[in-house]
Amino acid sequence: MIFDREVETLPRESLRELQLDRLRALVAVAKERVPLYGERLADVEPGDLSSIDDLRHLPFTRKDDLRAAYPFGMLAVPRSQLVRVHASSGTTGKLTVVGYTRADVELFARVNARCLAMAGAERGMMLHNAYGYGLFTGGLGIHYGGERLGMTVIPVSGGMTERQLMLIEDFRPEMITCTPSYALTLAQAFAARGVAPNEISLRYAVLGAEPWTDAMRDEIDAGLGVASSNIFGLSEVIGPGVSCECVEERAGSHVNEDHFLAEVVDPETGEPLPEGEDGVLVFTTLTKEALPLVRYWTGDISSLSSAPCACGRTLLRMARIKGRADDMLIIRGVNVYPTQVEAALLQLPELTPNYRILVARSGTLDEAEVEVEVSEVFLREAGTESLSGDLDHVRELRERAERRLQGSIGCSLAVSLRAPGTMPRSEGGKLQRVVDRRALR
Ligand code: DLL
Repeated sequence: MIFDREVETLPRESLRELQLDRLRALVAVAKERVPLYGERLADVEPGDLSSIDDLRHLPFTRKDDLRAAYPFGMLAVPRSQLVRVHASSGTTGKLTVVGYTRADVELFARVNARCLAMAGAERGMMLHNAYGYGLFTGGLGIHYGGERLGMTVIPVSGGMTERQLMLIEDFRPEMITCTPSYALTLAQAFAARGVAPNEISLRYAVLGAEPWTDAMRDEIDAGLGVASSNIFGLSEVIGPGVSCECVEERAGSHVNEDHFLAEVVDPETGEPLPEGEDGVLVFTTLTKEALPLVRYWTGDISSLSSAPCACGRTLLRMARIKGRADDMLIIRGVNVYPTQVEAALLQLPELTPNYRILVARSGTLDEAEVEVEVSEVFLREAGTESLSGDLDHVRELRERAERRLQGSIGCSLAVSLRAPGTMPRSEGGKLQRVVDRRALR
């Protein structure tokens, strides 16, 4: 089902015209109402923008700009006009604060209704929403989207896994929304209870808020008996609802481009990159009232494609996020993203998606070790509980995993095999895949 059929299937030329009109209006409002933009856009007149490509001449906005204006200095409306505030925690210090007017909350609901529909939702279906409710945008963003679409939304929030299973078994929802790492936790908990995937009522899952791979998707789909779609978003731009995969192709997420203008730029030079090339995602909010952002530098690495899609939408698709520019490890000169490690490990059926990467520094070089749980089947077939490196089959698997990583990433990472159930699991939120010990030195 297409929620906003007309605009989601607009010919791309008409979409660009709509975007240009909205961009001009955005520049006018931002200059007038936000001191930072008053300065930075002083030389830009809305009428100077003759095509959407002129966007490339506008300055970027960065997370530090929002931090410097903490908490409400970037608002384009008086604080009293906000009906809601969300915030996201970064790795350091203060929160990034985002405000919503009544119209922004309606927009937030609408783009999430679109995303849920892209992923297979229909009016009347039941949605088990296990994203966290609170300052995090996931819970409330998806919640309003589900209601807007006409679903029955169960606001479970994250955590308390046993209760989640009970509610899913008793209420029989068709769709679940949560982080991919938590979907895996739930799948494993069902398996531990002896519930088979075809006994679980769920048919669709809408997963995001952290990087994941197609290999991880296969595990989740098999474990819960669902077709899962990737949903993307970030608090600064609105929260979830920026883009989502359609269930027809599940190959890249359609960006709600009439509201969020997407670019991919070179991380070093900031120059826009052609379709298909990896770079930093940059978003311009075209219709947001409270916190309009011009060319917001997300730090996320992806690429764009305007190839036609089986679902009929003309909205651009963005590739899975490889990682954040800040998550990129440089190991002996090679750039490595955690998702590449995940994809390589999951090519071996003896390994599971329960892994983490420990990074340390020796001298000026990053050293990384990958800890990964082996499967129950591997242990059972080996006939021993031990993962001692002295055992031939254990050493063989470890070396095979190291060769696989070397082959697909191009640098050597040490692998440590762990017993099933010993690695940290998602308790409901985002899972930290990289443990960085470099800062400790
Ligand atoms: O994570 C919003 C969200 C909620 C998205 C629920 C999807 C579902 P923040 O907490 O501000 O907002 O974190 C935003 O999370 O810049 C990416 O680095 C990462 N991220 C979000 N979705 C994905 C995804 C929410 N599908 C940051 N794949 C973003 C990879 C994602 N990374």
